[in-house]
Amino acid sequence: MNESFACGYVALIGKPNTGKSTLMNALIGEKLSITAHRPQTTRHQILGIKTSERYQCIFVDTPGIHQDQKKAINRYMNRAATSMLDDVDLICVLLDVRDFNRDDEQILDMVKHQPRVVLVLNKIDRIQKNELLPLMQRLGELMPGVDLIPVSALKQDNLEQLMQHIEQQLPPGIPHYPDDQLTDKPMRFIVAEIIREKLFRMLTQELPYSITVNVEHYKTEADLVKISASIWVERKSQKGIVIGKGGKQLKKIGSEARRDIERLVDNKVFLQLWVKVREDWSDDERSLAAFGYSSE
Ligand SMILES: Nc1nc2c(ncn2[C@@H]2O[C@H](COP(=O)(O)OP(=O)(O)OP(=O)(O)O)[C@@H](O)[C@H]2O)c(=O)[nH]1
Ligand SMILES: [Mg+2]
Repeated sequence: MNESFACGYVALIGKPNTGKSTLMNALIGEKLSITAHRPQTTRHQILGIKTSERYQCIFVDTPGIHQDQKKAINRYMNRAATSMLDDVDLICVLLDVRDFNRDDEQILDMVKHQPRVVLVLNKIDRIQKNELLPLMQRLGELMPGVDLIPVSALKQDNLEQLMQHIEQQLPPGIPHYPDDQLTDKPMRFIVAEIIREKLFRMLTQELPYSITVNVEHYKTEADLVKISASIWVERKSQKGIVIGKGGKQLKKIGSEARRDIERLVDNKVFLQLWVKVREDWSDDERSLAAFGYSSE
């Protein structure tokens, strides 16, 4: 390790659905954080660690910051999204170039006085170049002197430029994590998240927001990983919907999740899923703590 090595923390924050998790996965080159078309997919802080010969950059993916504070889980998510802002070396605020509004402005207000902020204008693949100018002008007025970097996380466009900018902001220091470690989360967590992603993508309307997943058993044998997980819903009626007619839906969720997990662990996986009910878990502090939503 040479003396000019840099190591630092970079927060990815923004409104729900702006592409924070997609960007982190693209920068790390591994799918660590789940993504979905709908908002409020990410629920916890998840570290993504990128180590090169010159630096270790520790990204913090966060839940989308939103105004809905009604339920305990929403309050938990907002805390997880903002609790580390004073401690990171750089804050990347993700904006969806097609959808800049009052909610983004509130987030910009929140970080205005932070010393190091960069605005990442994401999803440029969805607009024409000249459509970007008015937004860049507006952002220049709102955040004078702050760097703006247009990217497409999905198409991996302009990510090298973003990474160069980030590297310049990292303070000198020795690495905090071994150079082959990609995240702070254990495999059980990632597996539960993969299952939750399939539920998020397959179920309609509000149901995904009533679901959490818990991995109960995770055992690696010679040529097989045996996993058993519970899908927790809030009402009995929801249980039937998750399982589907003749168990068809649960089977599909299981086989899609299994395929992803097999790719991740590079081994055969035996995945058992159970659907269970815990009334109103998402608005109950004790249930939240039991399911791992405790203060970060
Ligand atoms: N067209 C396009 N879509 C993108 C881009 N980046 C992300 N998306 C899509 O936007 C949706 C949301 O992406 P996520 O990465 O889950 O967004 P997020 O900000 O992590 O969302 P929350 O965790 O809910 O706050 C997904 O459907 C992504 O595929 C992009 O550069 N271009
Ligand atoms: Mg996310």
